[in-house]
Amino acid sequence: MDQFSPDFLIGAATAAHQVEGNNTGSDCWAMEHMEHTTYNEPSLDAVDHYHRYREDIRLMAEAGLNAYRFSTEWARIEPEEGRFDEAEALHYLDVIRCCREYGLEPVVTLHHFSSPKWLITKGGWEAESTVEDFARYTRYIVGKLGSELRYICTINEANMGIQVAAIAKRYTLQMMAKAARTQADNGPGRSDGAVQAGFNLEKMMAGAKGAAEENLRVFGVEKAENFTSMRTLKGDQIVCRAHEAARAVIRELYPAIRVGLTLSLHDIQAVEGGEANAEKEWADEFTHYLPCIREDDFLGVQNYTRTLTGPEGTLPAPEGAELTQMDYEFYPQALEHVIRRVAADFEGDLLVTENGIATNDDSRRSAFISQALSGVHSCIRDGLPVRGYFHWSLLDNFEWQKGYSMTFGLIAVDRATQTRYPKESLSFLGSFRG
Ligand code: GCO
Repeated sequence: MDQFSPDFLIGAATAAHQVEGNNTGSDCWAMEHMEHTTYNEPSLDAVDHYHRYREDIRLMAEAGLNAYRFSTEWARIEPEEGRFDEAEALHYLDVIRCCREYGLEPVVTLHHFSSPKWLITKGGWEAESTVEDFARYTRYIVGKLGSELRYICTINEANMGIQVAAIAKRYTLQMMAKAARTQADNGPGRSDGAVQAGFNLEKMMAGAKGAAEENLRVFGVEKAENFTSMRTLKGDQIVCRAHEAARAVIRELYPAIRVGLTLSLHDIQAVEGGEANAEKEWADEFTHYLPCIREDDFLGVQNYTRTLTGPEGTLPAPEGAELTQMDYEFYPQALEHVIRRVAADFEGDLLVTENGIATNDDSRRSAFISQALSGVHSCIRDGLPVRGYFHWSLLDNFEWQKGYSMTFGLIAVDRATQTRYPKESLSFLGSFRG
């Protein structure tokens, strides 16, 4: 097996809302508890990483990992607009120090999908004021943590809202075609399989009307513009400007910190006649972000599978393909393809900030890791600037609207007792460290 050089970051990733538990001031928590919820279940205590981070970091270190990507939770740090909770900021300082104690490089993400509830009341990710609000939160939290950090991801999957909008549009067209034919030939389950995150798009579409009234009660607005809502082009620019504003703040405070954002990137492959569609999809997903990320130090690449694109758009996985719990095709080669593709246009460093598989069969996870990492090796041999690989995810956790049924973790958790059970894939991943 090929090991990486000692300075290559090899680690696991989590997001605060998915693992910490009791993120009560966030929009996700509110949505999980609504009558018109699109969540299969609420996150509740999650896997109590908020209290058990020390054990989780120790397990990573024991398995040989040398890096940990996690996120700070805006809703905890700024529970009311303009009021910061220092104890919460210091909590993350403890997590960072714990990483250092165990020899892990902390890579911090400032925003990973969940937002404070108050931000949504102000118009969320479609509101101009969010640029300023995100910059203010960045100034506060980076002011507290920055002296201990070398890497910051500002925003996770900046392109998620645009992907959700594209899939929702596809879904609507499918439903219209279905109504016309009264018989569908391509079920909607395929559509949400393509988003690279656990959302119930069917439910999101169907519940929109009933939700408006409840949104008004819960958020004070009819339409909650969460980070993972369908984004308009104007909203997309707000996300980019929020990133740029945060980057400027970080550079002002700690110029040595390496800054980037992360993008959800599919290995988009055209089948005959699908070339133009595939190009357009790639432009929406990646190329149109180039002006926003050009001055970044690195790009966080997040990939889970490939998509096949034909003349009519996205196609289902090939007949007989192995599917993961998320209904994605098992296709670890996708990572190498995506890295090569982004490296052709983006000049900074690349960090694989997410790559993984939801499965009950841990031997398939190890097989996935082995193939994905051999692709990373081949990119490095060709001189591409890949500096790290973070597997999604450290723990079986709360897969957003899909709840706890999706098992992405290198560590299983019995949520009744919160006991951790490292899987073999955890030490397998660690064995690649140089
Ligand atoms: C994502 C999210 C993760 C998901 C993961 C698996 O960035 O989409 O970062 O929160 O859990 O992608 O679907």
